[in-house]
Amino acid sequence: MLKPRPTATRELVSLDGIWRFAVDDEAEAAPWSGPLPGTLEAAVPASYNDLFADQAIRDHVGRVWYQRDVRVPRGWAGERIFVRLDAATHAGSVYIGDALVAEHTGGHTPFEADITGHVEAGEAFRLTVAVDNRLTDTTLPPGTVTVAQDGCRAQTYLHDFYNYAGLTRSVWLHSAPALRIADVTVVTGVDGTAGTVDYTVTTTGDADVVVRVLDAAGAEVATGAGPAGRLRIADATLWRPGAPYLYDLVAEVHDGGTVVDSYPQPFGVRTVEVRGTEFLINGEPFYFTGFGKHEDTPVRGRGHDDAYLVHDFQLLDWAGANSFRTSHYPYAEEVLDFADRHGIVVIDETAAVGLNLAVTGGLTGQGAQPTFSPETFGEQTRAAHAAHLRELVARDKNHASVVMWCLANEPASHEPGAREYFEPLISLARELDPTRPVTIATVIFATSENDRIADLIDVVCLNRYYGWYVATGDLAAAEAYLEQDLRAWAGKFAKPVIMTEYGADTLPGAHSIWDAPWTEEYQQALLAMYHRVFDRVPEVVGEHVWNFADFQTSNGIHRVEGNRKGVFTRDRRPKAAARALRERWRRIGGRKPTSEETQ
Ligand code: BDP
Repeated sequence: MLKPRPTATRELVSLDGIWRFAVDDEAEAAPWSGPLPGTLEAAVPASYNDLFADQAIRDHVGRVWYQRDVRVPRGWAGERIFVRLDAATHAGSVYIGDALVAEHTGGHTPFEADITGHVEAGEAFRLTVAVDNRLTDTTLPPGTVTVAQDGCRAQTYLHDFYNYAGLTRSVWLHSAPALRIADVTVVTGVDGTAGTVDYTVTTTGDADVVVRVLDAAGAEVATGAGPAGRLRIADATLWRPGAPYLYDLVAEVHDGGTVVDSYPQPFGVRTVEVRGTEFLINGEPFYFTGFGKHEDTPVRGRGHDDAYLVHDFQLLDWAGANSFRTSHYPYAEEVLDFADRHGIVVIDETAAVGLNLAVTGGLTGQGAQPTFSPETFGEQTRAAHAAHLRELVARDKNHASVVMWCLANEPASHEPGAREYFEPLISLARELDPTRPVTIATVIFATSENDRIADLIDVVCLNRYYGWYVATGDLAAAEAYLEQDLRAWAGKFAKPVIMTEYGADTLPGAHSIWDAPWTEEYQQALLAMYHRVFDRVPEVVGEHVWNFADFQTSNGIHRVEGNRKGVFTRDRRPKAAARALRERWRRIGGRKPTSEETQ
């Protein structure tokens, strides 16, 4: 799905700002007709949960309503007019006046509606959006809504981060011609010193398509005609981690002598490949250093914020991080655009976090239900997962920064049914994008012996908490467990291994001379222990600390002020471990260090 951009033939109006807001106590009420009641107003983009000093709004389970008046620019007569929501978390219904024009489920991918028949150039209209935050066994992430005797709804889910919701990303009004470019796909290769560019342009009707490649200075370096083809860029400048370079593929629809539509698609020339136990970018071994992140900031919740975007990338650079994972859902497109422009490598993850009922067994003392079954996560969940994956690849396929798809975080990949559930999804990912490796972040219960899907994926990604949830406070035992575990995976599967999560909750200001969990020294010592082990195991090709920053968790989880495994606090101040990471990552610079270098 094309990101809306202003071009010579397309215009774009931001609908961000203050919207009228109301909470809906009805479970399935009729669409709101007329202006919203009450005086509440909410900021867009932002999660609504932390905006108001009202616990009932924060904990509300169900629908909320956003509304604003919008005027269509008077010059848009004769154009197609669209309203586009970058995200409505977790489901959105869009109304123009009283007419329903779009419905979408999935809180982290965009959707739009052609509203041309409902509005007039120069006239105002009322735009209303219902947003539903309910998670069920057919949403991603999944969850369960229970209704108490008094009719109050409660939401539980299988992940620790808070279920922030609302219009968390930008909303746009945009125009485009009736005969227009509907989609652009760019796949690049390297041939000697040239770059190859395989492009496909789809249009809304029969059209003469012309494409031009512009370099970063705007000079034309290749041209072509037709809806698909291969272009060559002589002496191409490659997109490299830490040294990004972007071209534009400008797709045009020509009618006689006139350009009726024009759309620039940025792209980088680079290749990605898994070969043996190496992860290669442009044919060179790449070692991932960085973090799992969250879209999480004070007050805004999961709302996209450009200031935090800029600052977080500054901190990644400061720390010597060359990459991150979009744990545990697709991030705003602005984040990936920024990663493309700044040479940061991204593992792009779906919103499939919590396909694992074993995690509910422990604390309740109850036997866990099987994760994959018709009564739990079955065909319908998988269909939702497949639909979400299609939307993710459609949105992110052209980003040079995205080097791998992560189809799920910590599913019960060791349980019966896991293979039946995941095999078709892994095949679908390869069909949608044959160019990028596929992975799954593997939970600690899944061992190299009992995991049922690791042979299907390209890179073994492991989330491990030795020294924290297992062997808490005992780093010597943790080190032995970790090394044994890593060597077992590496030995059995002979694939590259990335540690996609490791870390320790840490309270800034807590200190000890002992190995005392929660202290700044313990976080630092735990990370150093993991690094020693990584450097001893040749198949390890990356390390993503959990987490970049502290983040908000749900009330139902046993945490103090959220998850404190951040290397930075929620307001982005460094804990002691940050400087140690900086020292290591800046020294190794995207290359696997040897064991001797660690000592
Ligand atoms: C892992 C999850 C991650 C949690 C982390 C933790 O993948 O989302 O935040 O544990 O407990 O299992 O800190």
